[in-house]
Amino acid sequence: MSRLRRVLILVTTVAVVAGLALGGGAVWLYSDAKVSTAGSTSFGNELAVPPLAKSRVKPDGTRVFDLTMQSGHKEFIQGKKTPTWGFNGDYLGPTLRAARGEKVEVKVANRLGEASTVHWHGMHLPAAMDGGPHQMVAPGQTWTPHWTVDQPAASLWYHPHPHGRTEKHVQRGLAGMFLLDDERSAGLALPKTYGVDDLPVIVQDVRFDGAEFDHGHRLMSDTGFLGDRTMVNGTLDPYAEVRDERVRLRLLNASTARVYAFGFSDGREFSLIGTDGGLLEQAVPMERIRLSPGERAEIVVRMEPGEKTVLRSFPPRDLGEGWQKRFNGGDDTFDVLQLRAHRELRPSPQVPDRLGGLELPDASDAVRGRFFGLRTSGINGRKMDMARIDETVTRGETEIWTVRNEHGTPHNFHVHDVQFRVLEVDGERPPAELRGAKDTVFVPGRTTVKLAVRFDGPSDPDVPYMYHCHLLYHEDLGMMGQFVVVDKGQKAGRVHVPDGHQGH
Ligand SMILES: [Cu+2]
Repeated sequence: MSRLRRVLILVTTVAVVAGLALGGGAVWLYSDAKVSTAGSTSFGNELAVPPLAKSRVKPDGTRVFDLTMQSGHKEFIQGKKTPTWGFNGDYLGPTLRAARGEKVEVKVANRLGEASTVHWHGMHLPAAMDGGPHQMVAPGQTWTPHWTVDQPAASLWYHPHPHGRTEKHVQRGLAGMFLLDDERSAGLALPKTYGVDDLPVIVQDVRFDGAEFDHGHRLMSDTGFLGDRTMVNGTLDPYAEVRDERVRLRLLNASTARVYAFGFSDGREFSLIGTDGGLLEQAVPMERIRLSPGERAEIVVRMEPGEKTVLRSFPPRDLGEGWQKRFNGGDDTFDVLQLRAHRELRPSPQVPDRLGGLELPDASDAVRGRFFGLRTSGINGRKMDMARIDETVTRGETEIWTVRNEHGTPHNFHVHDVQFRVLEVDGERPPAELRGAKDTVFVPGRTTVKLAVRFDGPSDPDVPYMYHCHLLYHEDLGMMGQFVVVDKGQKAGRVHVPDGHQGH
């Protein structure tokens, strides 16, 4: 054999072996990326229900809550103590509850080793009370925002919002629900006994490495952290006992990157009664509801005496094709929560068909349009800058916001201070699940959504609100912008950037 021929054989052999190894690795990565806990979940733990937060009422009628951010340990898995963060406890926080028209005040104390914030997701309030990255609470300090609740009954939530570190702070356990009530919701024949036939369902995906959380991002995923199992209200393998014919589930996707498509293992229908910002005009029968990070849905499900069913997340649509879909969780299935009905169930009234009117802006009133182009690298080609005001909005004017996902990576879009109306998804009337009040909307790759938004004030030219992708890894990378609400004819002011945030 000539020397050249020997070299050629050697080179070819090396190339084939390397190719096989790479191919094998790719096949392994691909098949390892698919996760399913369907049918293999033990449901051995009774669902924890976050306690209702205690409050006191000051002489002027203000309802006062206390929230303390603290570190701790929680035994998610028997015999293993996981280091965690929580509000007033080891993991997650109590459920705050207030009625429309009430003045509220929250004393937010930080007993962590680092600064954080608490943002009231979905709440209409002054910018200085919003808890965004400009309202940092230093370790040892207390921040006391106050506002008047002035929006319909809804399932809102609270979580930290420090620029660049939100993903970590939420994953460690800082999140809780904030329920709002009003006269209309109180008068409707809906399940409404908290913790009995009206359950908060805070869904998070997690991965454990021994006793510790493993928050590492998987190779190939461009959306952020994806866990290999789910928990509800901090309970792994949860079941809930049901003693009523109908149970209301307030679903919150509190995961940092995972999109869920909730339904039931036996395919039963449920009634969708509410979205992010409150009740729909009419209950809608459905079999699946898709929620991206930060979104909520209120559903009512009917149970027969003695039966069991499982709230399951099925593979969600629109997470890309092929590899991208696989690595973004588009093939994943989770058994989320088992419902166990007692042999005897208390009768529940039928879900009313009409739930009431929406308080949302109409496209016909719009006086201006704005465009938001989404890419992981930034919104409208710019990374978040805490010193830059990106948009100046006039108080009380309806606008149409066109949000376009300009590439293939899934994103969503959250706007602070308001509930908006989704007008269109790729030029079509939105599906029923997007026809209610929304503050966060899923924007799949190369998709355009149009929103009607209106900011009713108060104005504050110096303190911005945020709009951003609520996939927290993307938000932390800089997929966020700032807007101020001004009175007609007023100009945006100068943003004061808090210590420790210069350079972001
Ligand atoms: Cu994103």
